Amino acid sequence: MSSLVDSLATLVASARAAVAASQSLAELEILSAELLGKKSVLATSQKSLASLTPEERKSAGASVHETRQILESLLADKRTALEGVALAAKLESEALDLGDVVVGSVRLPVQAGSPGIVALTQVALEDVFVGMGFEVADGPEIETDWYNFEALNIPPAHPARGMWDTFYVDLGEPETVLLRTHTSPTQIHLMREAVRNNSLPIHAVMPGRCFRRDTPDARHLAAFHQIEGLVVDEGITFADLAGVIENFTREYFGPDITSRLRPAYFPFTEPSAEFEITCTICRGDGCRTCSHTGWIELGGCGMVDPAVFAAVGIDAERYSGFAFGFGIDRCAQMRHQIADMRALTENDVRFLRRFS
Ligand code: FA5
Repeated sequence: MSSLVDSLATLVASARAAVAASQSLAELEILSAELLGKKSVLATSQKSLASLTPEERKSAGASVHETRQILESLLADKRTALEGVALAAKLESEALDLGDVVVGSVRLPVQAGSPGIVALTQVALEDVFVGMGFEVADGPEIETDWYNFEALNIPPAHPARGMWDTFYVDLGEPETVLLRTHTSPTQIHLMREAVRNNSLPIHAVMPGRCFRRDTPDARHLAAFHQIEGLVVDEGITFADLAGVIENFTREYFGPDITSRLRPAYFPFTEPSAEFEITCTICRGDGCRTCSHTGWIELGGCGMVDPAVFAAVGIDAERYSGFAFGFGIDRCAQMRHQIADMRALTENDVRFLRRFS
């Protein structure tokens, strides 16, 4: 009986060493058969239990059972480890070198992607405004009605809502959550934050994507981009706004492009103006892109309406400010003479290559 227990102890020690030394799953399977199979020391020990007295059989049987569990767990742990090694080796051997793609017998280098013209334009516009002392901020593309309209002095059912044909999101009460129709709600976020943090003045531009139920044509897309500008400080006047617009036009489009401000209406600015530049496609002669006017509207602007200051809790007696919002796609279109804006979304590589 004690010799059986001794031989089981020796078996566990030698099995531990053998399992640790096995290098592959195949080797481990052979070892497993040797340790647990019909002709194994363990099987022979099990058979020898029959010749023991019932008393001896009880304790020797427990030793045999315990030994089997130890061996099985040693083998299982090693199997898991070897499977991990085998998988890593397989993944490495099957890894594709994506640096090259083989087409027929010709090896073509993969073309690296590059930012599109709208993204490049956004960066160029940010650069111009950063050069003029503005910070860059952003805001959410999904807004509540309050941020997109109400806080901007456009209450429910106000006729000016017709200026922005809106995509609503199926969330909450009907028509309370929407895809922002312009970047102007970001003004509201910024002003509320400045009031909360007591961090006025504000000099910021806010680029981002906007959405309208507009039918795509030469100058419109349903998903497009704007860059919003907002300055709130003491003593800001319309002359500051006009100066920024003029400076921006010369910096971005060059000295030979003329701009003009024309009186306009926006509920959140008073007075308001529309900002137009000479159409760069026809140089002012009139063409399909500018609807034969010779001018292209880039955006709107004006002095922040006191009603907007009231909505965000800014003292309109102390502070004044101006805001503007331009189309980024429209700027790209004018700067690069893209006759039809829909080219920006069509992914025609001949067009994309012009800007890569
Ligand atoms: C606005 O969206 C105002 N929020 C601008 C503003 C900001 C005024 C701050 C005053 C103060 P408007 O709807 O005119 O205004 O759009 C401004 C510009 O966005 C347009 O001139 C045009 O350049 C661009 N834009 C508007 N709709 C589209 C469209 N569907 N596709 C491409 N560009 C568009």
